[in-house]
Amino acid sequence: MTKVITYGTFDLFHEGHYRLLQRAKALGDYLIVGVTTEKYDMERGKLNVVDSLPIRIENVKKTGFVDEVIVEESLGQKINDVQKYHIDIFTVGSDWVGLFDYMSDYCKVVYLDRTKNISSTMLREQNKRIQKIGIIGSGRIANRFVPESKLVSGVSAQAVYNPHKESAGRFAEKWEIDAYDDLNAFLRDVDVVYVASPHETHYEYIKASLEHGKHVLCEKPMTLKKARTEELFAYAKAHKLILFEGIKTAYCPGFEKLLGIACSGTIGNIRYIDACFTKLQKTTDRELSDREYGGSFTELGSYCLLPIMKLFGNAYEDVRFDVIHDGNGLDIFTRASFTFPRGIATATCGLGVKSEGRLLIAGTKGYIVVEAPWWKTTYFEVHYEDASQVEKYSERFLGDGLRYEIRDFLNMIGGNNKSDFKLTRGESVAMAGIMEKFLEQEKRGLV
Ligand code: C2G
Repeated sequence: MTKVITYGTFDLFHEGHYRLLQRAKALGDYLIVGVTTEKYDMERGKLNVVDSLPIRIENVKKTGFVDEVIVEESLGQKINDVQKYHIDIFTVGSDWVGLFDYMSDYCKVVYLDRTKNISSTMLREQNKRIQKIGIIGSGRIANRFVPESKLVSGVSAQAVYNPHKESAGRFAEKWEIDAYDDLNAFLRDVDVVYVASPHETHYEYIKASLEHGKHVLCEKPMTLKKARTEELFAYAKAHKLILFEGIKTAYCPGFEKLLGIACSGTIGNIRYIDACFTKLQKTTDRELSDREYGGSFTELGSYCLLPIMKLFGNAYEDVRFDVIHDGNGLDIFTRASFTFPRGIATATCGLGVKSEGRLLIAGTKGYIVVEAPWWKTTYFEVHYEDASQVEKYSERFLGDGLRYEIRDFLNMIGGNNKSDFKLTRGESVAMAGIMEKFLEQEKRGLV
């Protein structure tokens, strides 16, 4: 008798799960399925698991393919299970290719093709609970987005659009999703859209997506003009759609904790904020080769503006930009200096000059310091006049951190507006206004 084992969360049970179990059973005579506990899923960084363990087990059993269900509680359990149950074949979906090769010392390892399109008439009701997300753009950030989206229940990456057919094709093949070079066909086939194309294309893509009735999660900066961001938010509101700017820092648990402490009064009244983010980039990368829309401030400014807006508000009195340009006239280092009624702030970004990337929040009783990469906040310290008195805080930041914004975006689509305050529409509009002022100063003739 050939014994097969597979594992999974099997949340919001769908066609992909069904087909995986069907083919797993076909590999042998006896199929054991390990269903993860909530605690283990939390440990391995899955967010938003909706169904309880008994419901997930019930759904797995209902397929009729499974001979025995066990519970997976911890990392490292798989190797013990394979020996304990005398397993011949370990199988899992192809999203995991390579990652379970170590099991081949104990049994045969088979990766089964992931199911591209999880829609099915059989499971129509269930599918309503899963948002099929289409990705516009196929660059670095889009490549980080797909694996992160797999760690959030309730969303399934299904399609990519890029007017450059080959680029879309390569991306689709890598992530086992569908490629489109026809925007209307793409927008018809997905439920929600993630915009990860170059900055200057965001506005048109968001507009088209909203006009097709789709919720949109857009990479920062959402647009480079205040009026455009306002217009898009007004359209989304009028059509009851969610438009969400993805500045990942705003949604990560460490940054939330940091804001809570900064606002608690422990460092007194906040009077000065200094946020710096530098990332040396190759001159051939888009950020430094796109002379019209590249440069450090449009690329990194949103991160540095975020803590300033969150703590001082949107209503600055004045902003001044000091810029270092490269030979092509592109900003490789920019410092935006603000005055607010309550204090002053600097946002410093660099792609061609390296500096200590740190966030400092100074108050009348003490200061908070977060070292780089503060935009992925995991650890920060609170200091006082008495240098021996230091409070230390830490928080988890999993993977690339995009899973937190994906979770909050989904919750907002589901009608839960609890995350609204993390990045308000007013803050997004103000940031677009600052980008616009900067670009006006740079006089790069944007339309
Ligand atoms: N799957 C699939 N097609 C999809 C979605 C998922 O074939 N469109 C497969 C996955 O590759 C996995 C199984 O269905 O083999 C269960 O998927 P999940 O519930 O997402 O569980 P996962 O996080 O992949 O758990 O210990 C846990 C396991 O390592 C895998």
